[in-house]
Amino acid sequence: MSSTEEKFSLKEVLVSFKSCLVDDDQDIIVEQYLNGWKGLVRFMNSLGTIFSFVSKDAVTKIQIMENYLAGTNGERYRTLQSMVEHELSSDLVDLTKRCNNPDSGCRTILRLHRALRWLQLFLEKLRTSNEDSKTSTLCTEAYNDSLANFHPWIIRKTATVAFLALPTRNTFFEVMNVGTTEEVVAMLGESMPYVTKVYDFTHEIYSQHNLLELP
Ligand code: 1PX
Repeated sequence: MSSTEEKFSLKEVLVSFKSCLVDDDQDIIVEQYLNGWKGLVRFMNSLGTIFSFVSKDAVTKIQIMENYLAGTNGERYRTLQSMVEHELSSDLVDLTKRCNNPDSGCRTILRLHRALRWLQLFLEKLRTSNEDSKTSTLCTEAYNDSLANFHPWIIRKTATVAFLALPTRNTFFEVMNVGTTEEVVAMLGESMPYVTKVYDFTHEIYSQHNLLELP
């Protein structure tokens, strides 16, 4: 394990979502948002290969966005607001059916945005759980209340089976690399509001532009 991996703590990842909010919390820097996601993927990978099908999809979506950022219109993708304005005004978003622009930035961020809701629900359940709580149950409940509503049967089935292999609550807390259970609970209480702010802001922008159901 390299020294950076040893230092890896979930707190830093969650707090990194704070740094993506700018302009009095009225915009999101896409690059920083993706950095938050990269940290989450690293954390998920440390839970074992069983979740590689999940992290692969997240990595693909991060990569799509990084390609936009590095492309000729990269500046237009610097923030969430500028991306939405650019793609909508240039007719770069498939609104009803995936055809001309199957991987628009708007639909790609929407997938990550929906997954962020799962994360919120799951971490809140972990925070308020007790020693006997089963992580697979907490994770399944969080999934059913969020992402599952957007996934076809086969993905729901695969995900629900994979959840059965989740480590115990104690192992989870250890992997977070934060300290004692009490410290983990405190850290989640302090850091999750940043994630919530990012989630709420994204949701508002997408709602304003009718982008919440992009195919
Ligand atoms: C202390 C916990 C921290 C753990 C951090 C874990 C970060 C989780 C990241 C989940 C990223 C999932 C992205 C999924 C995006 C998505 O919905 N993609 C689907 C739709 O995309 P498409 O391009 O086809 O419209 C895609 O079909 C997804 C395929 C993969 C399966 C997704 C299952 C999602 C389960 C989420 C729970 C992950 C559990 C990880 C264990 C902690």
